Amino acid sequence: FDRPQEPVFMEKGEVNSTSVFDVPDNYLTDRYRPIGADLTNRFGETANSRIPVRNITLPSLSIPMQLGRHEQFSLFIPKHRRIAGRLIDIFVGMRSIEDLQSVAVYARDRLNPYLFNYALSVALLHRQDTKDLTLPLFVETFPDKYVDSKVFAQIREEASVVPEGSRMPIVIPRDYTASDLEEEHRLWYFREDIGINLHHWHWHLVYPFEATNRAIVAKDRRGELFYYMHQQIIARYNFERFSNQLPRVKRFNNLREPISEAYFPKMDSLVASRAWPARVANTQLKDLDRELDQIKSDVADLERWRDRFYEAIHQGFVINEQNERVALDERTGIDTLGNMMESSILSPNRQLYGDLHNMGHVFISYSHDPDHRHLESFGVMGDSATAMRDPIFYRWHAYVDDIFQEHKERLTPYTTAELDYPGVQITGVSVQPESGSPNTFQTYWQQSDVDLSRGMDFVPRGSVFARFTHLQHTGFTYDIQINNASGGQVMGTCRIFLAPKFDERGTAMLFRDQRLLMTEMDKFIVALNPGPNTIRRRSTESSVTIPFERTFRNLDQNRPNAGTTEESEFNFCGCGWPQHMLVPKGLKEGLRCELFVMISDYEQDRVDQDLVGICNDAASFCGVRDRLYPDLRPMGFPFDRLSRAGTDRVSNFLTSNMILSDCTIFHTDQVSQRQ
Ligand code: CUO
Repeated sequence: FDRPQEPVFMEKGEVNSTSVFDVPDNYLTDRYRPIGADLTNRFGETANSRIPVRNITLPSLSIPMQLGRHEQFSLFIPKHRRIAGRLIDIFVGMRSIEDLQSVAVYARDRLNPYLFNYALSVALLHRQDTKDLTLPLFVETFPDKYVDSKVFAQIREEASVVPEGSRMPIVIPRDYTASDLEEEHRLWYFREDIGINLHHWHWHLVYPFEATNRAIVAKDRRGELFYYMHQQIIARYNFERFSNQLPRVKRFNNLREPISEAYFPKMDSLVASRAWPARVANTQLKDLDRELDQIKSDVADLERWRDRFYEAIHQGFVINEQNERVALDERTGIDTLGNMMESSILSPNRQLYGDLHNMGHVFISYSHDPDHRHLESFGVMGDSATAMRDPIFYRWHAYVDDIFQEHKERLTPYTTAELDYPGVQITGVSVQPESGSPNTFQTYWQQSDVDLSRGMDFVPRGSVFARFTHLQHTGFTYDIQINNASGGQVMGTCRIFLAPKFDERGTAMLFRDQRLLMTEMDKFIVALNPGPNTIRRRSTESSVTIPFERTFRNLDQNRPNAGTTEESEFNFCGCGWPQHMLVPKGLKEGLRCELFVMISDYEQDRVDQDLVGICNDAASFCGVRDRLYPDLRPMGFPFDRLSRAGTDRVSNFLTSNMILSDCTIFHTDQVSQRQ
């Protein structure tokens, strides 16, 4: 994986050592074959280990080779998807690890580095014999997708001149993509956060939507999770907008309307040696005709698919490929719609309902060069590693979510009986921060370092760190008082959400608006003894997040668990909202919000399965590897539907197993250094 553009026999090996692959001659590319022995000798001198590569009969790579070495790669483009699907099949189909290594070594020097990394990552995650291997951190392999391109020249200079150990971190400027003239730029710390973008890339790696091997795609409730994880991104984004005196994001529901938001990424692709294209203000979507990408598609196609979604939702059923009706019922309707929307191979009918979400990404990402006359590649919306940087991502996904909500709003609201937990009453809740008064959250800026050397081809060996600034919050504990009057021990699921108390005009919100801003903070199982109980839960235990060390897991190369099975869990567990973004920024003068806590009846939530030793600490957004989604209720429960008649506010929606509490998020503009 390392140094994706250097030839394979120069591969850097494990930490603090180098390895040389003993590669069969016919594996070298034409260019290197005549000098192969020299190169191996040259790099072999410093090698601590040699890895022999077995000469095998290679499967045909002709389809994967259809994508050039120095092109951009996008999963949203159908042609690229097919190519990736073929390569995943090849990697997954190899009978042994040795054979997989052989084909991977051969493929690496011949295929597009992004494609190679993606397909091999998916294969390693899904093969029984490799799923415990640790994948290198994506930002380290392809730092060009995450940071200001200016940093790279500085890194090269530092690495060439200064010996390892004395190198200074290169500081990535705090907000480099626009000036304060652009309102949307206030959200830079969210959109351009490395951890958030890594989470999003990782989520899509764990939940691919296309592969010949259906099992790779057909994970439990993956369509519903597509809906829910992205719904929560929009809820969080709107919370951040309120933290910056901005109104909720405007959904991109008129596909013919000029897009007023511009975006200039200031990033260069190291593989394609081109700048990521920008989009100027008021760009309009246009019909696409790009022969290179084999895309010929009209905006009207998107509109037609969209209309079919609304028709299906209003009728309450979809039509599958056998021309049968499949009901959009309470249990599976949202999962079906999620797979239709993305769309994945689990879509009941891709002919009819098309590929709305993915092609939306494609149309937006090519709006600057719809017919390829300028020979430009796609913008950041075309890649799941970069899409969340662009303000239009949120407008597009707000619209996608709106279609899902059209379905959710048609479901029968939960009755009190479905919500209540007889005998269980929450009597109090407070948030106790490590510093500051009760029921407050504190946020500030922090600087952390990430090692970019694995992705820096042809520079001297050794770590080179980039220092970036991100949001951070003071740790806190939820303190929850519960009375159990049932007479025996009972189990419950504690569900914690946070939402702004007022809308952008300062008005208290109706349930139907506030429910969409309900941001999941945590979800965990509790055992309640008869009588009064106190539950204390730390912010770092959140079921939504993964710790900083996991998001950036290779930061500490002397980490105590290096190479252990605990670390191997990181592959799946690289998916997870970054802990440092758990709490929205808030305001200097304080952003007023409401904390909602519910204890639901575990008998109605439980999924019987063994989770021992399984990394499941970000299960809310990412599920659990090789397991069912560990909560039987619809994702987002109890806010995934409208409220029963007569309850127009969250305050009168409450049953006695729920509680609502006022709290405030304070932000200080200070920057601190990670210790
Ligand atoms: Cu995650 Cu649109 O699905 O990017």
